[in-house]
Amino acid sequence: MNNTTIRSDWTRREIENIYNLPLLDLVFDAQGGYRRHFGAPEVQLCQLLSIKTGGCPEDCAYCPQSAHYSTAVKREDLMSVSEVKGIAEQARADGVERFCMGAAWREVKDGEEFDRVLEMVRAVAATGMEVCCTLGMLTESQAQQLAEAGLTAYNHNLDTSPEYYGEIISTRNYADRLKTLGAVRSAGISVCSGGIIGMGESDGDRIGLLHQLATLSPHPESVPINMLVRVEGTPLEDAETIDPLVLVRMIATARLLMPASRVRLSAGRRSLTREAAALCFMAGANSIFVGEKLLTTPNPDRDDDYALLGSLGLKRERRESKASPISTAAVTADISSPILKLGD
Ligand code: SAM
Ligand code: DTB
Ligand code: SF4
Repeated sequence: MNNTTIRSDWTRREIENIYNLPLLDLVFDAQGGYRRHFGAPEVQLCQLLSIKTGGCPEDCAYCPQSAHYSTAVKREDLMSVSEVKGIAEQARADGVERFCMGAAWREVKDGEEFDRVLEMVRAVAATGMEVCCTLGMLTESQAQQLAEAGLTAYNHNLDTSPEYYGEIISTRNYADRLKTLGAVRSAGISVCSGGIIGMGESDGDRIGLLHQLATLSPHPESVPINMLVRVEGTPLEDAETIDPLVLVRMIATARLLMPASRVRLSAGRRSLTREAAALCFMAGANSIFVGEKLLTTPNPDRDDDYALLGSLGLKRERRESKASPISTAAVTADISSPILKLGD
């Protein structure tokens, strides 16, 4: 397979054929594709911060922050700019390259809170990290203001296939999501969009999600693949455990369909063994979230993550400029660098 061509005209059948390849063939092709586009494997370290937590009016069945469910998440108002700035500066010192702020909002509303978020974006951009936000639905004018404040990327996930979407969320539809992605794209902000596996969806739904993402033109620059974190009190608390090899298959297929995009091994890493995580990197994942928490749920220990990357000989990606998430200006640092506080 020639992975040097970037295509947005994938058919569902073509994607199905790739997804269903024997796993080792799939991973082998994906790793080859990765190396043709990116060269030696490197991993971008990102960190999440929930700047406004809980009480969300949406009913996303996976989400502990929805006001529709009774979970252990405590509601918290929008953080102050100075608090966010302090956390971002520490993340930068810990070797993080991209900082993503999430708010449990259905949509962004103009006013003091949005102005505060714009200030947060300026403060994080000043650290030299890429800045991402995930704030729910967005208008074109809000996207424009975020771009002017220095936002690198906006995360808004399609989550699953259009066919399965209604089983998971009833308070907004697929077209709303695509509209927000359009507003982000028009403002010149890079697009981060992916989904979740392990919500009871079929292989066909996973293929359907990949089809939606891979036929966006241009592709999202960043594609997070999350494995459901089952949270008590949500409708999906008892969802059946998904085989981590499905995650590997999903990542490898995404890598082949969208060869220049960053594929992010996102939520759910706490339920992966080191070996399964290694296979995800083999499959072409080139980013992880580090730090004690994702938004509200626990993430692997930072030192364990740095030790894992060290033991795999995987370098963290560093860039001179935060201008483009897939710039060739990426430079490589030795993962054993003391500034990363790596284990042995
Ligand atoms: N409210 C905004 C929105 O939905 O766009 C931003 C925050 S929302 C928590 C960001 C993404 O996190 C969701 O789109 C979903 O893909 C992911 N997510 C939320 N809860 C999750 C869970 N329990 N397991 C895995 N991913 C989850
Ligand atoms: C994404 O796709 N995954 C991240 C990020 N984008 C915002 C969020 C994962 C959230 C997991 C559940 C939680 O911690 O609340
Ligand atoms: Fe709200 Fe986002 Fe959670 Fe859905 S995923 S309930 S929109 S915070």
